[in-house]
Amino acid sequence: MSPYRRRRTALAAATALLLTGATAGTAHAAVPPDAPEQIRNGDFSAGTSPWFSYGTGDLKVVDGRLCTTVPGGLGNLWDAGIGQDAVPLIAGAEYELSFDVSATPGTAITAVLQLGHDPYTTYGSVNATATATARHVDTTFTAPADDPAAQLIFQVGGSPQAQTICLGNVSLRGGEQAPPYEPDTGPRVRVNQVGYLPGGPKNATVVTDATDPLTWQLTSAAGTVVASGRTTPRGVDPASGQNVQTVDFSSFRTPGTGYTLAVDGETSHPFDISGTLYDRLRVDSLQFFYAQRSGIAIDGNLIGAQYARPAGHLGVAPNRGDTSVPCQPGVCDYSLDVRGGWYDAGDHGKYVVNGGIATHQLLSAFERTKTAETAAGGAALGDATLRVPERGNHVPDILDEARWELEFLLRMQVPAGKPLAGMAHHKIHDRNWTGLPLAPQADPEPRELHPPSTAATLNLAAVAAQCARLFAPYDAAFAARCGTAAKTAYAAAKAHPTIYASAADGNGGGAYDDTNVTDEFYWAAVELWLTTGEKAYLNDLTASPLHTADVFDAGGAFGWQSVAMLGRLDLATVPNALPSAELARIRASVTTAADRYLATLRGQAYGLPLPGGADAYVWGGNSNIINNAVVLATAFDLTRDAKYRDGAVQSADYLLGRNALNISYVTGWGSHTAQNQHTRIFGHQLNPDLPHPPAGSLAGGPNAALQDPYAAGLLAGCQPMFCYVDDINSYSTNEVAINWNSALAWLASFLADQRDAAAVPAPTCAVTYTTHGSWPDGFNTQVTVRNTGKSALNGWSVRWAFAGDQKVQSHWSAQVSQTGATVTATNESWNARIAPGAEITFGLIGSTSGGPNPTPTLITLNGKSCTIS
Ligand code: 9MR
Ligand code: 9MR
Repeated sequence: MSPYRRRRTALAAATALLLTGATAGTAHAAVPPDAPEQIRNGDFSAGTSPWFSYGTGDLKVVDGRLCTTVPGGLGNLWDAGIGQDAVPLIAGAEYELSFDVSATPGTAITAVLQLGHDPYTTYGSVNATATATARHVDTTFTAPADDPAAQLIFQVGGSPQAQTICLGNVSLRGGEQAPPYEPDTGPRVRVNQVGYLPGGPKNATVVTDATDPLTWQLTSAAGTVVASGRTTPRGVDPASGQNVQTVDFSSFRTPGTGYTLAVDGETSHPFDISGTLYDRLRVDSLQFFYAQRSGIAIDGNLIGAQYARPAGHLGVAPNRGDTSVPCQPGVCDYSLDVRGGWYDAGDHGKYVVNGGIATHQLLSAFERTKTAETAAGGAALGDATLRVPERGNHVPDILDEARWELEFLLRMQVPAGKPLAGMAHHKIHDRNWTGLPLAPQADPEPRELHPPSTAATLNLAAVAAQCARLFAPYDAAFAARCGTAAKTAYAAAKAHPTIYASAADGNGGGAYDDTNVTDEFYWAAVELWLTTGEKAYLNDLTASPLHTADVFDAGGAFGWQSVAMLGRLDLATVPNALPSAELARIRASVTTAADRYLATLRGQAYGLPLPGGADAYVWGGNSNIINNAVVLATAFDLTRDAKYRDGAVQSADYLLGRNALNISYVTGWGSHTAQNQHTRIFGHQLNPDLPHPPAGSLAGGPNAALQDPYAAGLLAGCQPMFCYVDDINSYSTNEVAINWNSALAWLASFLADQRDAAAVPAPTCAVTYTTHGSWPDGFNTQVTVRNTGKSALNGWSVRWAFAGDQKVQSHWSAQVSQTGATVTATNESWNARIAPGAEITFGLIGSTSGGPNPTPTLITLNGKSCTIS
């Protein structure tokens, strides 16, 4: 049932609460003239925000009044509305609601103060007849309940004729001035509440008035002081506005649980020192995607009974279903089966650009196992590592999860023979915004395809190209389907290079608008070239102005609107045939950016790779911080320089508690964690029968722009790092989203791979990998491994991963096996020993269906990376 439709029953039941119910009452004496105003921007001097509407045309401010159009014949008053959320009401207090209203040609309206979600209980209401001449309406009522976030709705949908409705001077006076909000920030000593890696950086921040160094003490769970030292005064931190000092206890390396740090009479939350800290975070952050799946029943046996639910949007009433979705009126004349995929965030929309970058990050976390020493072999991301239905199918589970979205992305492509064939529809979502909470299978809204866009098309091309190379060893048919879709999409985008998603198309779902697709063109060309090796894509990527530009932004390395860095990072890491000087330049651009993020991190007293200004704290900003850490991590993978690893590791401290609010933004990870994220599915805060978001769900994080009414009302004037509230009403600071959890999953996987974060040894082997001959469906490769260390090896195992579908057919002078793309060559008994300075050689014949066959960027000897020439 529509959440708005339910109001009728609630309204009828609550008529007794109406004190005047008249079209125009007089102010009740109980509301004093100086009673506080509870409506924000009731005179519309600040534009339309935070007002919203449903079932109407766009909201516009005209001569100081908020106006919109309403179609005729909707049938019910509540079929269209204009309102504001997060209006605080106090039980027993008197309120005076007043406003001016006009309607042309004229209609009855109702103003309702109500619970903002199911069952939409009415607290007070007034009916009025609106005509072309504005009239003043005024009524008083006593609030029957406490509600810190009630909803004021003008129901305007009842007229047989279309109307133009305008509201002016909307006011609700009464109750109390909301006391200034004081978040509970716990102890003033701020640590990573999960812990620290034994060999990694260990930093904390202390909020204190003291300006001289203080003594710190690290205490074990047994109560013994195990280390102590002096703090470093840091002055006033711009991001938090706090006077702070920092603690560096990196030199303490003893693993253990339940450590605490005491400074200035305050004791931190407890934490561990361990090399296995992040193993489960890698799994939890990936498991989030299964919980967000659309079009499949969620199995409680896999992730807990409280998360079990029927399949969403398969067309079972009350769902309209994603199995045959028409376009918005006038956009196309066909319907598509766009079932599956992941729900984007707290809403039930599915958006190609955001789905694409999230999928890319999962695929990249997997691809990293082919190119990064600490991930090599990929056992931790293999089959049966996640609790997904595809577990045990001999395909790495992270690829199975990515495929759930890939299949959806492919369905969003315009079919051959239709206008704009090969392009991708930008998004599919509800016609109108729904209320919270709402299980996917209970969503009654019509679903609509929105117009194709160049951005979505190129995003699909990029991710499908990456799909083609990564799935090649596991499912050749699916890889081929991805490859074809990628090429078709890219060609369609070149034919239609400027079709942009509209910023105004944001009713019922996010707009995800973007009017610069130069970066999408670059990223897609890179992925297509890496996969196919075809010259045309190389020409396009090298001709892009972004190929030589600095693509790493200080505030956030990448997001759905800016994707050039995704191409840059893949060119830097995925094996390819760029000339070596060109490749060196590309890789240097990554380390140069990483150096900048390190400088930023060192300048921040809370130690995060994000500048301290309000403009850096944006919607979903936690993902920007993580994506900057991903650049640091990639710089480490490329260089083995521990300073970059330390930067990436330290970035996690901020997310897990070392921040002004002393909160971990990852549910279930720390002593005090976010758990009331904005999500229609996991709405425990609104309905105790529902679960909180599952462990491993990342909150969007502090957003200084306060773009939702609840945060705007509660946090006005906040210092950037304080602009967050763990409340389900605050979608602009506290939503979950697939593109945020994908960043967390990539970083968590990197962190888990660092184990103890011990010193990085210099390579003790040198490899020459020479492909002597290639023919259309095969090649001949010889590998020579030299022991450049000081001790002899007795037995060896050499490992690398092919870039695509290459398969070993025969081999000599080694035992060679292959799992997926990963090749393992072990010694024969006669060549087991490699003396210092000596070398061994082995060789193989491989098969391939074509495509590039580059020298791997990572070859390990007994798990340690070798220099490659
Ligand atoms: O709930 C929605 C959330 O998921 C989105 O991130 C957000 C911005 O696009 O808008 C939604 O919030 C709506 C809220 O649930 C009800 N009032 C209207 C809001 C949209 O304007
Ligand atoms: O993450 C998106 C953020 O960058 C935008 O500023 C914001 C407003 O357009 O929208 C965010 O994305 C939301 C989307 O519009 C609707 N689904 C929920 C997304 C996360 O809040």
